[in-house]
Amino acid sequence: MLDNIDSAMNWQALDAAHHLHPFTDHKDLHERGVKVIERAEGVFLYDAKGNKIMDGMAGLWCVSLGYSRPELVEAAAKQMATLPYYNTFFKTTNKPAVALATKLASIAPEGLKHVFYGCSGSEAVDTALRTARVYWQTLGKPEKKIIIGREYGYHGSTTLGASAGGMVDMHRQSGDMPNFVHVIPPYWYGKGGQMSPEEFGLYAARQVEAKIKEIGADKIAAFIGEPIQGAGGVLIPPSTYWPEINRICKENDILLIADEVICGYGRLGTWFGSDYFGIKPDLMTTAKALTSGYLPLSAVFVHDRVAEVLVNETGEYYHGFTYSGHPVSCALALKNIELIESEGLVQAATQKGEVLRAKLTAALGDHPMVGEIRGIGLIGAIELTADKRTRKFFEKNGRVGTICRDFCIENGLIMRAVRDTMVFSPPLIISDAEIDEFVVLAKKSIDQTYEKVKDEVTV
Ligand code: PXG
Repeated sequence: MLDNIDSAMNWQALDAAHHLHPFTDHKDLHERGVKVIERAEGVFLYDAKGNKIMDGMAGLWCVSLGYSRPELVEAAAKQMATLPYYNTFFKTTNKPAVALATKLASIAPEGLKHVFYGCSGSEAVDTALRTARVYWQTLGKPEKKIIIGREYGYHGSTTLGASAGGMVDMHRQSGDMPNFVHVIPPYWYGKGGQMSPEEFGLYAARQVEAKIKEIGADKIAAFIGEPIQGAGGVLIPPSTYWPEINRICKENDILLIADEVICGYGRLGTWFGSDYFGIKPDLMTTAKALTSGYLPLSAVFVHDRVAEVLVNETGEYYHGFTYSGHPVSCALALKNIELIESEGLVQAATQKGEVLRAKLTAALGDHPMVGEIRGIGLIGAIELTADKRTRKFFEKNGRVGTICRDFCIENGLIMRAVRDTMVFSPPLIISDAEIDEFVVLAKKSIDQTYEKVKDEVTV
């Protein structure tokens, strides 16, 4: 079948006829025609029409080692030939699952020594939220079940994850379970007004405290937050934010869940975002770069203080997935982590990120439509603005970002537009020459966008 459908047009037509895509307006997709991605290598994708496209997003924030690494393929193939599958439900385990858990415990922030496996970030979040509630039930406090999340937070697309996240369109389409509340994100550029970033960091954290006072700590199970909000626009909290959140959660006896699905495994120049910001999580969700996206796998890290209750007091925890601890995914993940370590990619993320931001700032810092260039390690954002001095947003939120994203694709670069914020997270293996190319393509696309919308920009 695969060999018989040869032209890009046929693939497009069949995709339109039979394939429903995630987060997609299908009518719009069918009018434009879907892009068929055929192969990929390093930081580049190749589509069926022969276009070469630089992937400035590492897939969906996940392909840290870049595409088509033979070591990862070999690790998976070897495990596939030995034990392609067995479950971990019925008092059984497999060596890759154990070896990976041991390795993860060795790189985890202090105290996070147990992991629970799933296939996706969404399953990891679902697991963390349920675990938080089971923890309080076990301790005789079943009424502690409310979860505090944040606007613009993204915690996946299961119903619990969508409810914990702060994406209003997802809430509207049945992602709004009871017992979830939301507070403002630490998004200084967009919401900080006249406050300094440090003042605003404290202000945003104290909104969590105010919410706890309003509801009562005796009803709240956990606070969940991404160290840096990725899908929400790479919102980097001011340095005052996370220490204050640590204090608030501790003082109010509320579990702290760090959703590290994007930040985990080196992207910020530390193994985890919690290391970078000094977050003290009770539960930590990870996925994506755990396998560089080559196979589905997630791991929820559980702190000793929670694990002790689960292991010694809960009895049976009625939770798990057919593929929890999948041996092939775990074998590949182990190789992936070993390569990230042996190639020094965690440290490299800091250094390459600094180079990338310095070059972006040299090329675009004075641009009338660029309000801010921010980033940590190899995750970052460029704020497009209608007025650089006042940090004013464009009238119809998201329109200018979409124009810019489309120019990027035309020019052979993938950057995501979140509202009018251009975000990037290239593979950690990106070379110096590729960083230069990224900057040239980003500048070209932003210049072209400016030509189109400059009547709306105050200079
Ligand atoms: N938590 C966070 C912080 C995420 O970023 C998930 C959970 C859910 O992971 P799964 O594997 O279930 O998708 C994510 C996923 C985007 C985009 O366009 C971001 C994600 C997924 C798809 C698209 O920015 N993040």
